[in-house]
Amino acid sequence: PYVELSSSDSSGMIWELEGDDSVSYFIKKKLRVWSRQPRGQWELGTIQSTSGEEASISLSDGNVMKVVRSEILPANPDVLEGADDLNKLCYLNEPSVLHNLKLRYSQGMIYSKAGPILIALNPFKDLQTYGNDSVSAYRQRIIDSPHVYAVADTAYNKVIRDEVNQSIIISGESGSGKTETAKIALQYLAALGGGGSCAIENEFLQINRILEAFGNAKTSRNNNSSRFGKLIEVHFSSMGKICGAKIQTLMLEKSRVVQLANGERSYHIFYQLCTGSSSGLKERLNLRAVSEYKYLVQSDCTLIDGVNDANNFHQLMKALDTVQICKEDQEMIFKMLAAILWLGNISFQVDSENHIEVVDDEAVTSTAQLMGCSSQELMTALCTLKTQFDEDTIAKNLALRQATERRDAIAKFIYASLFDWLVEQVNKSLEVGKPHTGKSISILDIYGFQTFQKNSFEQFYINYANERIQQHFNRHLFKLEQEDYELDGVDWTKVDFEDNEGCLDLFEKKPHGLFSLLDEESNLAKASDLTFANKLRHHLGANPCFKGERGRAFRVRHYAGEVLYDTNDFLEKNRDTLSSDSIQFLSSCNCELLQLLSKMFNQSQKQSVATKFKVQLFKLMQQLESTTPHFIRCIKPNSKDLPGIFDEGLVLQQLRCCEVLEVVRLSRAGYPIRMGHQEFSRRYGFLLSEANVSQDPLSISVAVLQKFYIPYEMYHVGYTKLYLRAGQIDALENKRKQVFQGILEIQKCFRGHQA
Ligand code: AOV
Ligand code: MG
Repeated sequence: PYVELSSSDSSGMIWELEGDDSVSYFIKKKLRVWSRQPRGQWELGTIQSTSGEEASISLSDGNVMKVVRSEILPANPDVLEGADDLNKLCYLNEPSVLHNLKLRYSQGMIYSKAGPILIALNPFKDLQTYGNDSVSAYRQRIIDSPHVYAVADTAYNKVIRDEVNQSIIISGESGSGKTETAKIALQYLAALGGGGSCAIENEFLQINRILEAFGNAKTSRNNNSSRFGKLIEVHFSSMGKICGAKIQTLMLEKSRVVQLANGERSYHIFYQLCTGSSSGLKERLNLRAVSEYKYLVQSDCTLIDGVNDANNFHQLMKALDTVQICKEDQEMIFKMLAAILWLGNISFQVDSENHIEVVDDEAVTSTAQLMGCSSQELMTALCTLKTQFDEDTIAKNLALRQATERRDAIAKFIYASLFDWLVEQVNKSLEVGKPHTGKSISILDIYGFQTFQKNSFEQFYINYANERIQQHFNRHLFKLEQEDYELDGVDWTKVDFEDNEGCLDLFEKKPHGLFSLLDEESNLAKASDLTFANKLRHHLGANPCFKGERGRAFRVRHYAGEVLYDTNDFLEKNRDTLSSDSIQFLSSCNCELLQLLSKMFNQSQKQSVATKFKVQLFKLMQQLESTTPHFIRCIKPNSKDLPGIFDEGLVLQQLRCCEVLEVVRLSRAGYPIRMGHQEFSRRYGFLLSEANVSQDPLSISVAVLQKFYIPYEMYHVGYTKLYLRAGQIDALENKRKQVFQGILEIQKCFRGHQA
C-alpha cells in the first residue's frame, strides 16, 4: 500500500505519508532519512541495512551509525530542497522544516510561506530585496516568491476588490523583526496608494521616526525595542489611493523613564536631545551631557553600537516639521524632556527634626524654571501631602520613600502623557481631509513576548497582550476554519492545535483571575506584594496554567513558554497613583503643555493600569475582528543579533509555539479558498453559455466547475459556500481576464469603426 514518492501528482495534490508506515517504506527502499543523534540534533543520512528495530545509517560525513527505528524520520526528496512554501514538502516533520528554512536563510531568502502565513526570519543585515524596483516587480507579479510585499499586495487587492477591510498582524518574540516588517508593509502600501509621488511614503517614514524616538529603547533583547503597541490604519479611496491614516497605541512602558535594568537604556529621545541639540537650545533648556542625569546613568549603558544619537536628533527635528508640529511646540516638547531629566536629579535629605526636605540645588531651580513654577512651589509639591479637613487644609510631611515615589510619578506622568499628546498631533496631520470610503488596511505591531530571569509587571501585561494575539491567530487559522467546514457539511478530519483559552482565562476570569485579584489587592491599603502572591496561590493553585512559587513569585504557562514573575512592585505599578496634589501642582504651572497634559489625566485616571490596558487591548482586538487577517510570524534566528547564524533550537522553539506545522497540516488538508455560491456565480457565471444563466447560484457554481474541468477532489460544494483547494482559482481568474480583454478589444474595434 505504499505510494511512490513524487513531489506532487499531476493535479497538484501532495501525498503525505507519515508515521510508522512511511518509515518502513524508507527502510525498505533505503532512502534518505533524518536520524536523531545522541546529542538530540537531527542528521541527514541514507539507510544502508536494517536488522530488527535498528538501522545502519550512513551520514553525510561518511560515518555509519546504528539508530533505532523510533529515531528515524523520512527526509524530503532533493527536488524539494529549499521549497518556498512548507506546504510543498512531502514530509512535514520538524527536521525537514528546519532544514528547509535554514537552507533558504543561508541563501539570503528570509521569507517562506507556511500555508496561509508568512514566516520572516530576521536577517540582521540589510538585504537587496526592498525598494522601488522590487515593489513594482511584486505589483506586476513578475516575482512571486514569498515576501512582505506579496502579503501587502494581497491585502491591497482584497480591500479594493472585496470591499472588506484587511489587517496585517505581525507577531513574534522581542527582537524578531516585527517593527521592521511593519515598516516594510507600510512602505509597499504607500508606494501603491501614493499615486507615484513619494510624499506619503516620506510622511510614513517620518512618523515612524517620531514614534521610535519617543517609544523605543535599547533592551537586553533588542537595541530598538518597541515599548508600546501600535495599530496603523491606512485609509483608501475607492480609486485605491491613500486618503489618510490613523495610529492607535497600546500603553507605553513608562517605568523605563525612571528605572532601568542593567545594560538597557531609557527612550532614545533623551540621548538624542542631550547629544544633538544646538548650543542655543542647550542653553535655553540648561541641558547637560547624558552622563550628568541620574535617570540615564543608572544602568551603565548610554551608547548603542552603530547608532549616532546626535544625527538622529537632527532627523527627528525634520520629522517633527513634516507632521507640522510648529517650532514653538517642538521647543515645548524638549523643555518637558529636560524637565524630566532634571527632576531625576532632585534629591532629598532629612533635617535635624527628622523631616525630609528637598536639597535646594541646581536640579530644583532648573526643573522649576522649565516647568514654569517657583523653586518653593516645586519643593512643597514634592514633599508634602495636603489633605482637606472640613474648611482647613492640613499639610503633612512625606516620608523619604514617598517623596521619591512622588517625584518619579510626576516624571512618568509627564512623559507618558507627552507621548499620547504627540500621537494625537501625528494623527491630526494624517487626516488628509478627503472623506474616506471606509476601506482600510490595518497593520498591528506590538511589543513582543519577553522572558527574562526576573519578570515584572511590564512583562506581565506585555505577555498577556501576546497571548491575546495568539488567540486571534488560533481562532482564525484553526477554529473558524474548522467550524466553517462542520457547519457547511464538509467531510473533515479535525486537526488538533494547542488552544490558549486556558491561559487567557487565567488572566481574565472574574472574580478569580490574575487581573481581578490584582485589582482587588491594589485596592486594599494593607496589601503588599507578598499578600498578593499568597492570594494568587490560594485562588489559582489548582489552575493548570498557574504555578505558585515560594515567596513573592509565581509562574504562568504561556503559549510561548513558562514565565517566572516576581510580584515586586506589582501593586504600586498597577495603582500608578498620581496624587491630586501633584495634578493640581502641574496644572498651576505656567506652561501650556503641562496644563494640557494635566487635563488629559482627569479623563483616564479612574481605572487601574491593568484594567486600562485590558480595555485598550480589547478595543484593538475588536477592531481587528471585523477585518480579514493576514498573518506574519517573525522569527529571531539567533540571540546574538548577528547575520548568518541559524540556531536550530531557538528557531524550533519559536516554530513550535506558533504551531507552524499544525497550520501547514491544516492548510494542505483543507480548502483555503472559499466563496459564497452567490459571489462565485456572479464572478464566473458569465463564462458559461447562455443556457445556464437563469439557474440558481449553487447550480451555476457547479456548472462552472464542470465546464472548466476542476477535478472532483479539488473542491467541495457546501450548503452555502464553495470550498476550493489551493491554486484552483487561478485558472478561472485567467480565463476571466482573457474574456475581459477580449471584450475590451472588441470595444476598441467598435469605437474605431464608429470614429
Ligand atoms: P521587534 O519589533 O520584533 O522587537 P525589530 O523590528 O525592532 O524587532 O527588529 C530588531 C532588529 O533586527 C532591527 O533593529 C534590525 O536591526 C534587525 N532587522 C529586523 N528585520 C530586518 C530586516 N527585514 N532587514 C534588516 N534588518 C532587520 V520588540 O519591539 O523588542 O518585540 O519588542
Ligand atoms: Mg518592535
